[in-house]
Amino acid sequence: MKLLDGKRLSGELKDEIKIKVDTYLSQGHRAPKLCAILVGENPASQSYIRNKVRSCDRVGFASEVIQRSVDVTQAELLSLIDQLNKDETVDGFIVQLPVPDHIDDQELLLAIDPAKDVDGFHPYNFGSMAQGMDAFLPATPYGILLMLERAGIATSGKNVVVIGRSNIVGTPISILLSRKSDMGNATVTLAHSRTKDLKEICQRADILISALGKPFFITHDMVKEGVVIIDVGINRIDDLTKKSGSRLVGDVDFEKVSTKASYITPVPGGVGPMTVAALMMNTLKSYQKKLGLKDE
Ligand code: L34
Repeated sequence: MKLLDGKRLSGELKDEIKIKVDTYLSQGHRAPKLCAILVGENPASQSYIRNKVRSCDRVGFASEVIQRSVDVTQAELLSLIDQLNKDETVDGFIVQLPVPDHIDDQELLLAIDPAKDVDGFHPYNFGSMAQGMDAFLPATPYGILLMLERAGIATSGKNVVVIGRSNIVGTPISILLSRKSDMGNATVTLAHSRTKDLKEICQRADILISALGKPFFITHDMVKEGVVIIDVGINRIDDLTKKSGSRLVGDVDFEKVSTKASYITPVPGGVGPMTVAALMMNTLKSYQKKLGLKDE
């Protein structure tokens, strides 16, 4: 079994980005800038945003987190988005999800200028992605592709099973892996809460991608020998042996499943850090486009 070390791989990607940024700075260009809108006090979101800011610092990007309280109005957020769309110094921005129930997140996504939509959530980018045109790819799927590519895991002709059909992970990764492209050409099955015979379907997977959010859902008996496991789940469970009283686990029963897997991602330290690195890649791409710079 080989560990797909997202922490290490994302570090390598960020080193590569930093070298490019340093080159642009030495040529007299300004630094790339990423902004994030964070609503409320969701501890998981706060932790993800902290990791994004830290990564910006590491690669030499400017960053700004714009925080609003949980009772912010839709109109205030729309006006904030309008401001960021117009701000020439901002290359890309995101609205960290989830937002509170009284906020219509779809309306917010539609208001983001697609050229600054480094999350790739705007229908313009999503549609471009689906048709194989140039687009910002959503960060988690993009991070997974980069991880497979860097680990030398081919996808062509493979049976891929994706569990979960969210707009930000399951649906886009299933599209990307089935497209006629370098990291595509797979035969993809998209399973979800209404899927019948999930166990049999998973047993056929050469690559199993779980984006479900249920701890220990993928068990030893559901996978075949040699499977590649990509665990997108991030679940906090009680653990009284820890100082904090809890720990993070994925969707996969790591200990038992890893004995059968050829490759497996850990949680934490797997897909999460790759998501952040992919966001850095998209921000660099937006910056290069805006300034008309070549990819050095
Ligand atoms: N708009 N909302 C928007 N864009 C995104 O790309 C996200 N996502 C998902 C949730 N909402 C979003 C993220 O940023 C998930 N996600 C994300 C980002 C980073 C990490 C996990 C999920 C991450 O860094 N995970 C660490 C552990 C972090 C911790 O300790 O809490 C890891 O090693 O997995």
